[in-house]
Amino acid sequence: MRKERILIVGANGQIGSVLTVALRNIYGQENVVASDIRIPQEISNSDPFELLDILDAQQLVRIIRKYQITQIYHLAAILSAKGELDPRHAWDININGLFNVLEASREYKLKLFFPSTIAVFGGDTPKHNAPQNTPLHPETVYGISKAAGENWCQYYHQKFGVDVRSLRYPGIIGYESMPGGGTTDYAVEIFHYAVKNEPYTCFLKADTRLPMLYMPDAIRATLEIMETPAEKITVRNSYNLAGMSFTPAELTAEIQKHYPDFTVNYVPDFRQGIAESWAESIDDSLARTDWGWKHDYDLVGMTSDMIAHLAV
Ligand code: AKB
Repeated sequence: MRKERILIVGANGQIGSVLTVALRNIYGQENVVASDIRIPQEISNSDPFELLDILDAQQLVRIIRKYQITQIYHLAAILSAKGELDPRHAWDININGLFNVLEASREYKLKLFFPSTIAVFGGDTPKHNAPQNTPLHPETVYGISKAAGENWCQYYHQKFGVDVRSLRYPGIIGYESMPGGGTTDYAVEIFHYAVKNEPYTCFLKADTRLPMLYMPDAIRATLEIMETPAEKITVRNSYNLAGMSFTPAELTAEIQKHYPDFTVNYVPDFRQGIAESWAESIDDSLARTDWGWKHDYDLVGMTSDMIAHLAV
C-alpha cells in the first residue's frame, strides 16, 4: 500500500483550514501539505506549508514533486457573491486553476477531490429536492464555472482515468473559520453577532430557504467519499449532498431559544437574487445509496453546538 501524501490547495479558507486539521489527524502532520496564495495567520501550526497561486502550474508541479504528493484536495475558488463582482477573475481562478490541478492529477496519477456547489442549479431546477440529474443552468459565474468544472472532472475520469471525486456542497456552517464571498455566509455571521448580543443585519430576506450543512458533516462527507472504493463511485461529475434547509427567520428563532433578546433586521442586497436562483432543498439519495452518506446535524443540533463553541 502506498503511503498517502496529501496537498490541500486553498488551505486557509473556510473549509480548507478545518479539513487540513482533520486530514493531519488521520495521515500525520508531515504527510499533509497545506498551500494557499497567502501565508496563514497561525504560521506555527501550518507546517508543512507552501505558498501557491493555483494559476502557477509550475509551482504546483514543483510542490507535487517535492513532497511526492498522491492526493489533492482542490479547495481554491471564488464563491458566488464575490464572483459577481469580477466575473473574469472568478472564471480564471475557478476554471484555469482546476485545469492545472486536473493536468497535474493526470500526469502524476493523483487522486483528486473537487468541491462543487448547489450554485450549479438554476431557476429551472426543481426548488424542492433538486434531483441529482437535472438540467444545469446556473445564473452566477461561480455556478457556471463549477458546472463546467464538474464536466471537466468527469471528462478527465473517462478519458484519462483520473480518480476524481466531487460533492455539491450546500452552505457550510462552522465555528472554526469564517466564510468569504458567498451567499450563504449570513448563516455563520449571524452566530458571531448573537453570542455578542449585538443585532444582526441580514442581507437575505427572512423567508429565503437554502440548503445548509454543518462543518463536521461536511468534513466527514469529504473524507468518506475519498475513502470509498472506486467501484462504488457511480457519479464522476459531482454528488448532491444535503443536511438541512432553513430560512434566516427559522435560524433566528432557533438562536433566540438561547438568546431571547437577539434581533435581526433584513436588508436584502444583490445576494437575494443569487439565493432565489438556487434550489431550497436537495435530493442526495444517490450519495446515501452509493457510499452510505448520512448527515448527523439538523438546525437544532447545529445551533446549540455553534453556540456552545462560540459563546465565551
Ligand atoms: C456560496 O454561498 O457561494 C457558497 C456555496 C453555496 O457554494 N457557500
